[in-house]
Amino acid sequence: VKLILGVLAIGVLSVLLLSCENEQKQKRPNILFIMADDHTSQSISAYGTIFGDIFTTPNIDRLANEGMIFNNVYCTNAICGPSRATILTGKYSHVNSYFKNESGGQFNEKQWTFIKALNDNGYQTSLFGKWHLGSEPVGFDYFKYHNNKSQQGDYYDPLYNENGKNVREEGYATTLTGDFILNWLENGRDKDKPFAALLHFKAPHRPWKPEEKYKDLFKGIEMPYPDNFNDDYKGRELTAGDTWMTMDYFNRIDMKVTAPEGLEGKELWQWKTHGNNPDEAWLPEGCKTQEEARKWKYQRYIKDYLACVKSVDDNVGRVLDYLDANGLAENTIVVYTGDQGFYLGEHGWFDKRFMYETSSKMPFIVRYPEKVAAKSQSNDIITNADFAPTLLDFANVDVPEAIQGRSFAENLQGQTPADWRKSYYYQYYEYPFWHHVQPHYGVRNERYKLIHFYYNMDVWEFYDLEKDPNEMNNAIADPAYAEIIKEMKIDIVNHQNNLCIDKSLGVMRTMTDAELGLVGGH
Ligand code: SGN
Ligand code: CA
Repeated sequence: VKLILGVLAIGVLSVLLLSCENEQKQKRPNILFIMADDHTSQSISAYGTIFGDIFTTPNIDRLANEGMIFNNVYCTNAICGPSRATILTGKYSHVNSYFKNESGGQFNEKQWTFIKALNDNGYQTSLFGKWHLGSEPVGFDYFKYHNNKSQQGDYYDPLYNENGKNVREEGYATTLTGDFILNWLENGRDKDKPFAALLHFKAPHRPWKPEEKYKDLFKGIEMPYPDNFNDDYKGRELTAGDTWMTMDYFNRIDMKVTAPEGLEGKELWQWKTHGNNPDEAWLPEGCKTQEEARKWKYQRYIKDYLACVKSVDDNVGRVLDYLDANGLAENTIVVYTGDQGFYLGEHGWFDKRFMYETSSKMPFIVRYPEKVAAKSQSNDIITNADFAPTLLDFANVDVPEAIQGRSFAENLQGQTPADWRKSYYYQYYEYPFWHHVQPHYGVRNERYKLIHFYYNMDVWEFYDLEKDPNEMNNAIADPAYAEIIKEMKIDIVNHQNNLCIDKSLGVMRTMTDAELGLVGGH
């Protein structure tokens, strides 16, 4: 009898334990990671924009109202593929090996990613929209990604790869991507398991084609210009002053005007130049001077860009409504971000790449009602390498040691750890295409930024962000900052050592002791 009772007791206990474990697993949060390509915080009303009531993002703002908005989340290499690779792996470009966006480049899909880890630990995983890593996605139960034009895709009637098969869909990419995820949430997934979905909109990437219904959204309005639209690049002639991303570099496809003679109907890559050589910069109809042309181009650009964002915002709204209607809002971590920042006319530019604030800063908003306070804010310095460990932390999945990022789960709950980082390291490699931005590395701390442009030049820049938030005044030679600069050079080396940057890779030049201020008369 004792034996029978004993066996029974063990049986009951294990059933109890099992159901407890199941409950634990059931309780694990869903993850909805929304990322829009090139979507920058100057076009999200929750961050404050120069557009006032002319343009708002009510649905993205809703996430900020109900969650935490971040003011200092940085991309460690501000360009598409590398940012995505860092987000997936929690590692810098030189470790995950995806430095550049080069067409034909391929992400090493054999390596660890947080999606694989979630999938291995019972999560239903999916990807919708832009992948852009050259490889086929691994670790997803379901995927449907843009699969033409080096995986950049099209705005209209896009070609997708759906679980390994190419399909062309009719319609507008942003709305289709919204349809795909709604369909998967409702019919595609195993509802007994938690989900982790990557919703990666192609918009608002170049060539900024708005949805039909938003084509005339800003008709007759003169959009405001950013303060430093007319930057003269003084003190930054070789770096900011020598790019291919000023208004002059918009081509006719970007501006939706007729192609140059003989090239009608051809794809952009078949045109003579991708942008326009500014010496040959074309004048839009009605413009008499290059000055007028720059403003005309900005107007067309900003209107199309914001119209593209409008569709993204609408589709974020559709998905949030679905979560509400299905009782999923409380237990779902919703992240909203862009793969880097982007210039909306600041410094006279479009595109990204620089370590300057506008391009290295990512919009980042998290809603997770169970753990994150509504209307909260964070100024902590966080990087895109930190996303993976944070999401795993909330999902109760082990974070491998090789991860370079750090979980900010506590920061999200309003408790910044005492030893949280005070600065972060950045490095950009792709040159000269597409936009002729010199390779550079640097550190940014709570107030200052030090950058070294190193590849075929040796130029240092230093900014006091409190006094000069727009980074117009390169204060590298200002004796008032000499001591700080010296300390920050040492900080660069410390970061490089911690991050295992192998200087023999030839991706960067080693600083001499003299440059570091460790010897000589500095
Ligand atoms: C394309 C664009 C560039 C852009 C890169 C990278 N040219 O090459 O302007 O910088 O993508 O963008 S285009 O005229 O072909 O659109 S990224 O978001 O993929 O990094
Ligand atoms: Ca991008």
